[in-house]
Amino acid sequence: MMSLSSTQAKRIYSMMQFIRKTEEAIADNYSSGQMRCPTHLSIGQECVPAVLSEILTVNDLAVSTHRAHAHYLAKGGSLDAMVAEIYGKATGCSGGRGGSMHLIDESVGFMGSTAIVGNTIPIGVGLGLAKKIKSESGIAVVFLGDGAIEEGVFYESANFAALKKLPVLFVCENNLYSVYSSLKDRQPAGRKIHELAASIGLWTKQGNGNSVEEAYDVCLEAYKHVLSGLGAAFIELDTYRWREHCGPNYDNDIGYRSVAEYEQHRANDPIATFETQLIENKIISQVDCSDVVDEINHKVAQAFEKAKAAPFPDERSSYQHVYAQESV
Ligand SMILES: Cc1ncc(C[n+]2csc(CCOP(=O)(O)OP(=O)(O)O)c2C)c(N)n1
Ligand SMILES: [Mg+2]
Repeated sequence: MMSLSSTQAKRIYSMMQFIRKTEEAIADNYSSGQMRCPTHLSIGQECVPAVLSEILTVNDLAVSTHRAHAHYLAKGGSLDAMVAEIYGKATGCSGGRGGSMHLIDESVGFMGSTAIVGNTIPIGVGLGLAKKIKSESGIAVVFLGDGAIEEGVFYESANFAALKKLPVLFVCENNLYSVYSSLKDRQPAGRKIHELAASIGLWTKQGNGNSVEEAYDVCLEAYKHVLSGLGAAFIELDTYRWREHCGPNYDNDIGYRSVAEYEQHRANDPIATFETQLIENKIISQVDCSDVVDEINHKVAQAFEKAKAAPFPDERSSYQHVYAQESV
């Protein structure tokens, strides 16, 4: 089956389920009011991060956006530290100060995510530049959405990465929306994001970001291109967010997208599609799938228990890690 071994296929399936079950647990627990930060869920968009988890190594670095849980987990970021961060606890990956949008786990090369759209794009390019200057192995991955293409900093960063042939891979998850604005209301009709990136001088490829098979091939080809020193690359992968832009609920009733459109994309569930494929090819059984999910749910439940029981940061530490402060 495809270019993946059975072991790789199983790992990608498990990663997709891991991301979804973690985010479903966030959604289920959110209404209790203990998570005091906004959360942007990637439910429905698990395929691209999961596929990249199979390709990237510890030598590779990654930065992400406001919708960062999936990227952080796929890079190997600590689940316990992420859940604790969302609960604002001292054991969180940003010490409880950042919340859902400020994830970091340097031990696995996940170098950060921020709330400002486009903000991490130049950071990722800088990480690539540093790798090149120091002749370090590995690449820098910049996760970005279709909305980030509308930020000026994307053009400066992409130009520099292309010009200097930096080991940078831009991974654009095109989910058709920036908050409540459809792509067709924001970018000229007929202009393709990957073609725009190609015109800047980046090596590009586009694919179905809900198909493991296709996304894997696109990501692997781009990864090999960048790793071999041929220069920066940009891949555009089509996907769709199921839940509201920010928060645990569904928002198909508020009118910015139709229920029919949602249902159509909902039917392309990357996990269900891949699961069926794996079962049909006898790579995994239905029982194996249930076992994988049970094990993940157990691990996720434990992370939530630990996060809820953890202490809040010491109040006196609130002046640490700030740019400016009054003398006290
Ligand atoms: C500079 C800046 N402008 C606007 C916002 C408000 N904002 C937060 S998320 C978002 C949507 C970005 O869309 P996209 O990059 O496609 O990511 P998606 O939410 O679809 O994953 C916007 C406009 C922001 N956080 N920062
Ligand atoms: Mg988007």
